[in-house]
Amino acid sequence: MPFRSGFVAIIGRPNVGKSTLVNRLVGSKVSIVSPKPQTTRHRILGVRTDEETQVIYIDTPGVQERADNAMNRIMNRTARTAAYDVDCAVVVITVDGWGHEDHLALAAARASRAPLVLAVNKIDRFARHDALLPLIEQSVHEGPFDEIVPVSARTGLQVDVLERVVRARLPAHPPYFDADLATDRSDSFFAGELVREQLFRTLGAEVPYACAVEIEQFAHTANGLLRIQAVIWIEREGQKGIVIGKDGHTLKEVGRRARLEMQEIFGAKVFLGLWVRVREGWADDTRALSRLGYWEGGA
Ligand SMILES: Nc1nc2c(ncn2[C@@H]2O[C@H](COP(=O)(O)OP(=O)(O)OP(=O)(O)O)[C@@H](O)[C@H]2O)c(=O)[nH]1
Ligand SMILES: [Mg+2]
Repeated sequence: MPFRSGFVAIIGRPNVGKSTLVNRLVGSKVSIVSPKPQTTRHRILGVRTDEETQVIYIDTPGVQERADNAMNRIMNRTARTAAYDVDCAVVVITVDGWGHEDHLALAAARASRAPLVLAVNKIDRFARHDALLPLIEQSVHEGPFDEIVPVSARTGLQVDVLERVVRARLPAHPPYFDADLATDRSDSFFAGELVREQLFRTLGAEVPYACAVEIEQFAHTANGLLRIQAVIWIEREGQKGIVIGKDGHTLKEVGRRARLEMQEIFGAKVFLGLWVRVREGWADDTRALSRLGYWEGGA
């Protein structure tokens, strides 16, 4: 049997569980997850390799309607263009069914002209699986899909079925990446993401969207310590108090949780320094977006 390798785009509206699913499929955490929509801002590759196959999953920002600033326009374009030139496109919806943004996501996936698979996620929320039948039936008409696979990214239920379905659609091709590589992103990038993940999980409804994280230092010291200095950019002076919290408590907690996870993922003791700085309107400023690594040319 020739070796198979190919790219699989994971496309869906915000919050359907794309990143949770990619982490599950890859077998390690390559992309951050939070209960808030629009957590993922980049195209992130997650790679899974065995003796016969290398699957390259592409996690994407959620396809959504908001286009109110350059950041949202970039995220939308990143999601849509991620489906170009893939070998398979997986559209993710949830057991809540089809909404307007799910249809936008489907249209983006269709543009890829690759085989289309539908993953219906969060089935752990249904005690009885026959409750899913009307949604599956509706989804057949929304398609056509090559396959429809109900899954739970959170518990892992049926994720192996989805994996087999996408693997069967990959062409004979030598591996694109080294067998031990899990992602195309650097540890330094991921460190910034882990801080952002805690901001999304800790702060209230609005402020996480005004936050970006820039890593200023990522260095292994002589005594085996990993020294990470990060700046949290916010859009307005008034947001500073919210991010820092009473007596610095919020920022301390964000730092503590991010540091614990970094230690586990990087396998080293971590010193994490966090600063909060205001950069007025960074989310609509193409120069700032470029510096923060969001700008991929043209909004
Ligand atoms: N109950 C349940 N919750 C899930 C499942 N998969 C993901 N979630 C939750 O759904 C929320 C969103 O998950 P993400 O993986 O961040 O979703 P996403 O589609 O990547 O979201 P964006 O990056 O914002 O587009 C988190 O709270 C997850 O824990 C699942 O199978 N079951
Ligand atoms: Mg995500």
